[in-house]
Amino acid sequence: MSSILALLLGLSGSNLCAQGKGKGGGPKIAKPRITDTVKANIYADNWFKLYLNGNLVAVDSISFIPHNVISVDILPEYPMTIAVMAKDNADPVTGLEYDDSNIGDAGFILKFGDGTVSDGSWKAKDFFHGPVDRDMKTPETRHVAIPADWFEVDFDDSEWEHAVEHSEEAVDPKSPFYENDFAGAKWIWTKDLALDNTVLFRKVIESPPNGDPAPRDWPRGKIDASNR
Ligand SMILES: [Ca+2]
Ligand SMILES: [Ca+2]
Repeated sequence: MSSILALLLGLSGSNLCAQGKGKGGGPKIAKPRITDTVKANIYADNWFKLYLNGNLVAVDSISFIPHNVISVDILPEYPMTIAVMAKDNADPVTGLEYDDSNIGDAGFILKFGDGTVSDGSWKAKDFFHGPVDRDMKTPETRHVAIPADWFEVDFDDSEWEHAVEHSEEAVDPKSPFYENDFAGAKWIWTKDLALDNTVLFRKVIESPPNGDPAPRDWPRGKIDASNR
């Protein structure tokens, strides 16, 4: 970029701590641009929702199949607490799928444009197991109550075990996975891809793993997503 172009962009853009008034009457303030975002690629067998620093930022748009990749722009903020609820498709009572005829298996993988990847350093905990002992004739399941604040920054996951990395062969991802950038990311779950059906993951990213400078301290409005 030429210095003149950069100067023009800088003058016309909003990322300067400029003097004078903004449109709303207050002082002009530094604001993030779309170039400050990074791409988030996420694939879950079968479904997920993702929180960053306590804010819901992405929900898998397809509950079951076909298996899909969710690819969205996120504005990183460090330290960044990632919290994911991932679910295999499983009847809550039987733990089975396809009209109680099959034990489905699971898997989760994530990569952000800042170099963040899913791997065995993440924390993981199962909250829905079954069918116990793979018993499909008289299936029973175990549910553990999910803490209301499981996605919050200050939630204590110190007692959780680490996620278990699984091979690509074990998860057997479908075509959209290969059309997206997951290089360096690991497939994670608990140790049991088949019988653990609702798994929560947590991970704190202290700074951009790819070495990029940490972003500026943008104003970060917290939208209240409740019905009010
Ligand atoms: Ca399952
Ligand atoms: Ca599945």
